[in-house]
Amino acid sequence: MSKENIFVTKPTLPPLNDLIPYLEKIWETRVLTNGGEFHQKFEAALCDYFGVHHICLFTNATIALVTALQALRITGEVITTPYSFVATSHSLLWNGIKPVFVDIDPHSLNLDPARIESAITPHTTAIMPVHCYGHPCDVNGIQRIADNYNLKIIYDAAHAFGVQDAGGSILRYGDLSVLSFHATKVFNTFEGGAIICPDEKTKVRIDQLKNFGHVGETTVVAPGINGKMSEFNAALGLLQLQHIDSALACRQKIDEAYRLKLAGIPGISCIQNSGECVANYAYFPILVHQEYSMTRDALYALMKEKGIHPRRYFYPLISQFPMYRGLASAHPDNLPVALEISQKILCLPIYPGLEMSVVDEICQLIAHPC
Ligand code: T4K
Repeated sequence: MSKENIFVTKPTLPPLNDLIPYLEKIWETRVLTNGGEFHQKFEAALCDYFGVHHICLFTNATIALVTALQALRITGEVITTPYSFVATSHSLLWNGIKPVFVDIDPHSLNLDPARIESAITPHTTAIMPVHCYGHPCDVNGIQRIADNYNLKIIYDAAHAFGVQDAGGSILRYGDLSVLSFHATKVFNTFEGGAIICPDEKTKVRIDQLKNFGHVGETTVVAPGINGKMSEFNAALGLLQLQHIDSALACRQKIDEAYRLKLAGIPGISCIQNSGECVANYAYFPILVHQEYSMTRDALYALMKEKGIHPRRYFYPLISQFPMYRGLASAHPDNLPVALEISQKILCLPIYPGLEMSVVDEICQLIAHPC
């Protein structure tokens, strides 16, 4: 086995020397935050990269989700997936909104549109789906339901940097989409996030909300929060953008190698990428079925023993955490697919720089665990 520990991910960083001129500028101008030059340039560069018109940068995706809900004045109940990182639903609780969990599709692992309608009540105001692992949701199916019931859609697109369909970035769907630039994501600014929004008016409102609700020096128009991205994070983002395409290409090679080497192992299956989309290979999830020679958790423990640290994203389900499990929609009978997947899932290491020899060792270990 590899001599060093191998984690589920390892952040991509630009050459340190390339950062120095940016730091020099920050030291020279003493503009550290509150929408300085790098902040503005990074917003513009991201708009260009995604082919969208309006982006609001944030400190992280969680605060961005909380603010997105405020921006659209969402209240009551919101339909969402239990199969995600807990931040998705926490953003609802922070706004006093009741999450209503709906089961996922067994192939995409995203919110199943066929199950949404029966969860709608007179209190439902929005849907918050997640493009899980960067695999696009059934955006058209979800939009049809939202249109029929006059619901807003906020996509948790934390995993979806760079994912495209035939028409361009999938971030253009819904009313708002929220990205994460956390260290563990395909694109990182250490911490960071963004909201993609459809028009200038919404951008102005979100920018006010992430700045305490301030407009000018003496006016406060809303009970906002501090969600502003600093100049350091924005400068890093500008630099990271220069390397993102090669990082995605590296990830694709690792994804392809895993698929090839894991094919045919009894009891192991890979989650398929959507053939119609440009993927970002953010995660490499496999399912460990009953026919495999040991349980998912035994394989997980064995790999850790050997210095390989996969993760069980997303186990347990959000709906199983104490602050959610009392909800009627959190009952296991309501979420059989999500429950089964969460018990079988294992996300293998994937990141630029992961040696092919290590990918090979990981696959050998999975093929011959005993
Ligand atoms: N929505 C969704 C669907 C999300 O997945 C997330 C976050 C959010 C919303 C909220 O986004 P942010 O507010 O964070 O922007 C991680 C991340 O902390 C979290 O951002 C992410 N999803 C979630 C899926 O994973 P942990 O607790 O698993 O991270 P941690 O610290 O165990 O890191 C995993 C591995 O990555 C480590 O074993 C080693 C490596 N690592 C990690 C960090 C932080 C590094 O090598 N360097 C690092 O600095 O939650």
